[in-house]
Amino acid sequence: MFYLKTASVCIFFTQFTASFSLKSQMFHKETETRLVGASMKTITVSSGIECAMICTNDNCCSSTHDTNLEQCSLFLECCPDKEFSKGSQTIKKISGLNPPPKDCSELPAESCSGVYVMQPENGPSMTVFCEMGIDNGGWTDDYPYFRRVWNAELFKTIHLPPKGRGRGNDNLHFILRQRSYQVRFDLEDFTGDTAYAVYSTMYVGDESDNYKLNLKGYYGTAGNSMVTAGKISLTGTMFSTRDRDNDLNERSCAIIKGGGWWYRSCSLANINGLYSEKDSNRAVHWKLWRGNTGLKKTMMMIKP
Ligand SMILES: [Ca+2]
Repeated sequence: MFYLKTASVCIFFTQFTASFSLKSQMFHKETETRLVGASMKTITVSSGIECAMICTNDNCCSSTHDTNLEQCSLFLECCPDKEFSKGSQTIKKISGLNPPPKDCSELPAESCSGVYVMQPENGPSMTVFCEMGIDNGGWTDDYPYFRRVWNAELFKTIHLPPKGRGRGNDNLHFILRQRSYQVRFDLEDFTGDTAYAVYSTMYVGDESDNYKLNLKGYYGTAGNSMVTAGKISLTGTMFSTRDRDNDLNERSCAIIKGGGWWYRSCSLANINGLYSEKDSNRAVHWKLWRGNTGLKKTMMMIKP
């Protein structure tokens, strides 16, 4: 997930989560949350396990157990909205996830958007955000982070939370090298309008290759901004950060634009720029959609 600062909402999945099985049905449990919406039925029960057992029937996909009221609410829907609720837990049916998936497209279709552990082939295991609601779901977002600094130690200090977060372009590379992927950018401005851009092929090399980009096949509503001002594709460009200038500009695009990116000289897309509502070369922007006006939210995610 390349949400910028607004995306921090997605980092707060710090509640305890666990999976368990019951009557050959797998469940995913998350504490301190409850589901909201039209529940099918509410029953008085004595434990979360009892609530899950009732949910083994075909009609129930998810449930909330409230320990204070000793109530079990059953939901037909698998992914109702949820909210923080002390003393409650949500329980959802899931298909087995063993071994861990190689990317979010391997999650069962009924999975909800959220944080999952992935195990790419011949790569490290990593925690990513899976977007299951947009464009048929299955999108892998290697977590919100900023690519402004190259230095790995500094990167870890700033960007790795206690439970271990994505390692940015390395993680992107480990997933992308498994097979052919498309990439999707979702944008939202400060008025709430949205647009998207999809590229049917994306590849990013490893660090020794300076994370060189290959990008092809644009379609969408936001315009193809993964180009230079002269409309030259960013394919073949290397990744630049404020402390690593791999661009073709006589100055540093990462400094000019306020963030790391695949720059030629420089780029009309500025996903890792500064979070600002202003019209600025350094603001997070997607030039062919809203010019240089800062955007509220951006996502960058990949799917085979
Ligand atoms: Ca330069």
